[in-house]
Amino acid sequence: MALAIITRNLTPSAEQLFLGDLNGDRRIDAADAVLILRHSAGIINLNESLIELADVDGDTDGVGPDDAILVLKRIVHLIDKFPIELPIES
Ligand SMILES: [Ca+2]
Ligand SMILES: [Ca+2]
Repeated sequence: MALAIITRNLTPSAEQLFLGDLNGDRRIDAADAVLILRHSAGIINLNESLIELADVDGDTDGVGPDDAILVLKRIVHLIDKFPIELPIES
């Protein structure tokens, strides 16, 4: 419960900075997409907090190739936000 509150209080810019950044260099680049692909292929296992950063499509189905594609799209500026960052439509 406490963790959920802390997460909600993060500023949008702080969330944006770290979502998709798996190797912790504070940049979203191809190295991060490769980590997502390696994880989804079972070559490496990301830990729980990295999985949270990697699951950028917002469907909470875990980390898969779709998440890697979104990271790549963001690198080339096809998108400027991940689906998980967009407001939920009501
Ligand atoms: Ca990175
Ligand atoms: Ca996902």
